[in-house]
Amino acid sequence: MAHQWGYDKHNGPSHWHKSFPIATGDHQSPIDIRIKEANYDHNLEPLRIKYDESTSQIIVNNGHSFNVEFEDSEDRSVVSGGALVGMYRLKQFHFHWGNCDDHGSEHTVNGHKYAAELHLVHWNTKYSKFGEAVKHCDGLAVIGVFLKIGEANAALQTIIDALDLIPTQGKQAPFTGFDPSGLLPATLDFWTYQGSLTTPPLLECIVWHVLKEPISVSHEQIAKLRCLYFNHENETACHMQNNYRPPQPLKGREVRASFY
Ligand code: E5Z
Ligand code: ZN
Repeated sequence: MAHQWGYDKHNGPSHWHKSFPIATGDHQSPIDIRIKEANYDHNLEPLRIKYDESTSQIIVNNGHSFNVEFEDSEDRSVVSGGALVGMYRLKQFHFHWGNCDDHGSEHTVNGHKYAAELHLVHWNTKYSKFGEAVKHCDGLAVIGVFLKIGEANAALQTIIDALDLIPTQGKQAPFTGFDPSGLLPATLDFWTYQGSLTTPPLLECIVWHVLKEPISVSHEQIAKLRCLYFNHENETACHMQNNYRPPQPLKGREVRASFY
């Protein structure tokens, strides 16, 4: 790529393979989840999620999305169960969204797109650190949560109220005392499969858990995500939107469901 990767016509997902050849690999994400092709697996445990609000630290515009980042030197905000073996620590969460409310999610369900998708990113504590975990196929556990338009979400509003502080790439601000449990739906039924980071370097290191039940957020809330910018403050303004990768070939992978 002539420039950094992004979501533009000239550096978007269809170009990523030139700098990151794993883009055409066998375990890429996201995928279209075909409900009838997913196999119910009674051996899957329920997801066990325990978040400690005192681990939230900062909110960062990284020029692709914005991350809320967490203190991860101890087992304080963790997930286990599901298809996971052992314990995974929360490192960050972020969202992907579109330029209007009828698309923006990365995963799709029977071809249906949601307005946006939340990714809660955790790393396997059997590895020494995040950067080591991403080298292994069981290194990360990402929980994907679909966002649909409806009632406003109070936890998302707390995040949106901080976005004024991080309009452009490289900006960051303190973001403490936030419990991401407020971004989860009432039921934690999920589909699980083996996949990758959905952004470069597209490493095939994720045990994905995509929740069946979406959360509701308001049209106005999603619209405020689009007020962020991809660019640095001294560059030409380009609103942050359509920061999602489309579904990739399943290539024979099994998708398992925790529910009938
Ligand atoms: N969209 S996603 O949930 O699939 C996702 C989650 C995490 C990343 C990207 C996409 C991510 N990217 C950073 C690049 C990376 O973490 O993987 N870096 C690895 C080395 C490293 C210390 C990072 N070492 N920190
Ligand atoms: Zn993501």
